Amino acid sequence: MTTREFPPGFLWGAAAAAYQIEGAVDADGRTPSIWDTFVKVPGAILHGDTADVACEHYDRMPQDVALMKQLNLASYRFSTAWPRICPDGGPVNKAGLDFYSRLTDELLAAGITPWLTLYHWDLPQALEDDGGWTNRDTAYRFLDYAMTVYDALGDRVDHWTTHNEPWCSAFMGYTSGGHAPGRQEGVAGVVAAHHLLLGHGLFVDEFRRRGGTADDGKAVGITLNPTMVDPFDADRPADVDAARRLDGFHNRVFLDPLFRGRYADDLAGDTEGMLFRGRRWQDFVQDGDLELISSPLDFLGVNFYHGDVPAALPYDAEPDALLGSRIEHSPRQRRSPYPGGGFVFPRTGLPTTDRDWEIDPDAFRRLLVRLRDAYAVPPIYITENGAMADDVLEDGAVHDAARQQYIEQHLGAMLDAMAEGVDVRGYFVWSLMDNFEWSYGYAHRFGLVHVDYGTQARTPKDSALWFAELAARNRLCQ
Ligand code: IFM
Repeated sequence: MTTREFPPGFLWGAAAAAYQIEGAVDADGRTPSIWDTFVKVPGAILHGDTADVACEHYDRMPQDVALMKQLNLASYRFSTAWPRICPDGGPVNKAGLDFYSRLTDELLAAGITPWLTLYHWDLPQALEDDGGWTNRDTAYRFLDYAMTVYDALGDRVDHWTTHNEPWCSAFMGYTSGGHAPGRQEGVAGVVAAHHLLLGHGLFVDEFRRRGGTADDGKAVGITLNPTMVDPFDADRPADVDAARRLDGFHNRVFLDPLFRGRYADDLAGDTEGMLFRGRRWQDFVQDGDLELISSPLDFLGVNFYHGDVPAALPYDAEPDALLGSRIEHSPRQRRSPYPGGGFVFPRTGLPTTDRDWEIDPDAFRRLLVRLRDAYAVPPIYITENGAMADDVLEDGAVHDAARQQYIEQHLGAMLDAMAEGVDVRGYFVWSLMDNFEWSYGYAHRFGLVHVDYGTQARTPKDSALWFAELAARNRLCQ
């Protein structure tokens, strides 16, 4: 057995998101988000699941915080729900805001650092009706909402994240349509990405104006889901080009504006002739936007699950091997989220999780090194990492050794990157508990804690007990 130490003060946590756990979708003045609408679209969600009840966290919050304490979590990453706090994207709803104020107090009383994300995909439907993230005005509505939350909780919450995985909001939401709002409008995904980034920049600017600085103990950042891209066949130029395009529309479309203040030229080339409402996506970028978007950040949140190994079409493999993923999909998830599409993800032979996401911890190490080398990013927090598994609750226990192994392997890779000088300061498991996994509904379990959706009973899995010890000892024994 080898033992590896983490730096003193390394932050251990678990993450969840409002829509995935809260339920209570009509409570205390909340109005529908794009996901409340989307779950009702036939074929949008596997098995027709909805998040109307989810984990009932809205009503069970104090017990859930007690559970976090029991698991030795030093921090809890949660998101605030825009449609609860500003229903229909309008003025503040005190009852909705109070929930997050109580949650913050409960966490602080338990000695748990609140790590707040302002946007984890639940745009008020009323704003989508006005164009959603393809409408520039949504960025300004986001700022209004975000400042409402900051004014209410800024006295107690120090760590602020603008967006979670804006790639999903933009490209799954507006290009592939596999996520809410389900629009399949090609290059609209890039327009949405720009407006998401603009909303981020507007908040960071206002946060700093109000004195949010490290000297005041305040920190602001964004969470991305960058991927490590390798061509399926490095000797096949078309695959190398597929990898470049995927990297462009997954990673660089966010990293370049955030950390270099510009969009890379190849994005324009790859979208030549593609218009959204008669305009190129670049026409939506106004003077001053990139300065705002590239305001310095205190941290970068990184969510990582697997790398990506694209091959260009046409590809002479068996058709079944060309599917992007082998797991059961909802019917709407077949379209490429990348403008122009044209590539696929054949099997690479790597081991997979129960639901077939490839396991490649070294891709995680290489990604972290790349972020440091190519973008000189601020300190990194791993804000999500974890594995879905077909867990079975038996005699009051869930023996999820594969999840523990997945996390151990990724922590090992993260420590390797840290040994190469990458500044990683914390790690949050996705997820605290099983929850509503978007288009997959309840078919995918990611939690450290098992949720029985019939009774709402919570049972810490073996991985939770192991993680609690790891967090307490601040050391990995493998
Ligand atoms: O459940 C999601 C989360 O909301 C965002 N990141 C990926 C997770 C697992 O798919």
